[in-house]
Amino acid sequence: MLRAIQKTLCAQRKMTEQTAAHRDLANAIRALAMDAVQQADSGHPGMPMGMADVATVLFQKFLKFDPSDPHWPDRDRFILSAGHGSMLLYSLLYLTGYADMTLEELKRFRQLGSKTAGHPEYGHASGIETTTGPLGQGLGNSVGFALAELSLRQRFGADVVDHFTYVISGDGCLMEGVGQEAITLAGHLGLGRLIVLFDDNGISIDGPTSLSTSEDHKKRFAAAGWHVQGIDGLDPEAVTRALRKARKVTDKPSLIACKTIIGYGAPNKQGTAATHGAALGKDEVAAAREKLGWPYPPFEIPEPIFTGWRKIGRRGKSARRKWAQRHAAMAEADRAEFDRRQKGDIPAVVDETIVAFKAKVAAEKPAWATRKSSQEVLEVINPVLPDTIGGSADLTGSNNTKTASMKPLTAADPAGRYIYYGIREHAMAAAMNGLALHGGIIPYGGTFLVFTDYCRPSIRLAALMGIRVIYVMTHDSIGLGEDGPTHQPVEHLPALRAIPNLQVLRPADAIETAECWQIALNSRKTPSIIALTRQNVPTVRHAGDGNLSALGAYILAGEPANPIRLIASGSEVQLALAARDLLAKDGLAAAVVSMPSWELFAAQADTYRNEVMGAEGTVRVACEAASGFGWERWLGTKGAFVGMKGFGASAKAADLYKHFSITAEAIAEAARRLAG
Ligand SMILES: Cc1ncc(C[n+]2csc(CCOP(=O)(O)OP(=O)(O)O)c2C)c(N)n1
Repeated sequence: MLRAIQKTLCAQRKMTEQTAAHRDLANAIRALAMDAVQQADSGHPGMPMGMADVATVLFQKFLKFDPSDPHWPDRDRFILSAGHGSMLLYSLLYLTGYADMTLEELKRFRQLGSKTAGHPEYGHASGIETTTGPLGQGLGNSVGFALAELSLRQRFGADVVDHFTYVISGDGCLMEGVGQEAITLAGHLGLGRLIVLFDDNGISIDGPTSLSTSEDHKKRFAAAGWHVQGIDGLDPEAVTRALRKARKVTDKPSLIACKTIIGYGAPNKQGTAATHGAALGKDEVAAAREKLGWPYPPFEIPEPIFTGWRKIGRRGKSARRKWAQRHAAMAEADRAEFDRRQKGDIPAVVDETIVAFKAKVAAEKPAWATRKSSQEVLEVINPVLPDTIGGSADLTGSNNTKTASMKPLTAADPAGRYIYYGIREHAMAAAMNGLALHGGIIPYGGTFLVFTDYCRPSIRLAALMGIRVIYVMTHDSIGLGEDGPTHQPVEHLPALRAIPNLQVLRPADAIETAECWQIALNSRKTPSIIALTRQNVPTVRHAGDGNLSALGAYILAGEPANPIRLIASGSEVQLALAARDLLAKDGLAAAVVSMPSWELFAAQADTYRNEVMGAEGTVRVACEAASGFGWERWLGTKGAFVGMKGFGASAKAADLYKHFSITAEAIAEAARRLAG
């Protein structure tokens, strides 16, 4: 009897100690978050304070990571989709011992040049797996991370690929449309290694979420095929139990809705939107210290608590060492392939394949639509580049993104390399970011160029992060014809060209299409849009000159000495060539410039650009079946643009080109006028 009582008392004491230890660890996050936001006088303390318990349990007991090797390929991925709570991530990185996340960096939160930007930025500090802040993006990325893990595990085996993707998401991520797309896609694909921890605090910026939503998130996730739990997110035991359970569910992604209190610990403001996005204020910070039992000065983590966190940071070391042994024990060829894919190197055979393809089409001169050319290129690339995972947002037959040997990638067949993204353009683009960020995968995916609008927030983030994602955007102008103005992109090329570090590639024929694929595959730090026609176009190029598209623009016909330049991209290059013939009849010598990429041309030396465009004062007529916005950059003082001035119309492509005066005659006429 006595022994039983003693045992119970001992267990209770242990529990109390554990609870106290946990509280200290979690409070360290809370304190750092409120101190950094207070010091910066801007930022979001509420979310880190509310989710500190959840994050502590995750890092202490579950997350597989090693700060001494932040890029260890088999680490679990932690995605802070609620990016405004960046101090949660920065605190965790500092406390667990990531070398580049110092206390100094926390003190410089949100300042110029610090690693602690307002929202986590990929590449700024190790441990930041993706850039988040635009709500819903991280959740979308996480689908790609989980898919990459699934695909690579299938290829290389669970000995070297065996990890989870954990996400912290707030109400905002779940309200966003991209969130819903991501949820249903993940549920459909049965991504069992994806676990979302929902910060269910019922607060956003305007106030209680009841102001704007009354939906039952748990039921929504369940309806999408997720495993769903609801817990008290301030109770570490409940968090532990839920995570344990979620990890056991292998055929469904998991949602753990964690009831929390935003700004937990700030006695007068917790539970209100006042803690969401502003410093708590000196008095409230002091009161929170009191309430939390945290008597230490700002940014000071007392030794035992700091040591406790660093111990958590060392937890993954032995797992990583064991992984390194298994990696070393792989068959040599497999290991070399695994390492190559992790590095993102392209095998030499890919370039050789593209060169051979160009020679073949140069001889055959097919009149393919460039979307068809793109498919033909992919037919030869995909078999020699296992890194690619293709897909389309329900336009597979139109985007020509699926090649003969590709099978669908599903939970039942993870060896597949093609993703049917469904009509979820935004989640497709967000998932592609995750696939690229994970490493080992080169994602490409298609929709109509006009629907880049539906992908744009993720495209922008791919450009900001500097990652290799390839968008196969077909039906790239009024040339798509009868579907009409809703489907005809007009302002899209200029709008995409306005995104920094995005490569917009618009090839003229099969040879340029192959070159654009070569450029995109070799651009490790730049996403690429390949804009492709629905309609057939003639082969206008000969092969054998290397990758001329990589110059951005080049003289396709004529001489640098010619006094007139006719500049065009994609399907309008053939019009420029025809206009050149018309001008020749009048005794006017014009050079045709094919310009598949502004960005690449802008990067060339002045001398080359002057040679291609002619000296200042050269007559330049540009033609593109799109808005002319921005073309003035290339036209100089004697220039004209032939293109679209408004929306398109529903008709046959040939009729539309005539109707909108995008013709060889119009180009020739503009040149004559300027030359005369
Ligand atoms: C796409 C997008 N829209 C708007 C914002 C601005 N914003 C930042 S946080 C936030 C509210 C988020 O609420 P919730 O996810 O519940 O976070 P919490 O208030 O719990 O921290 C908004 C609207 C944003 N970051 N991204």
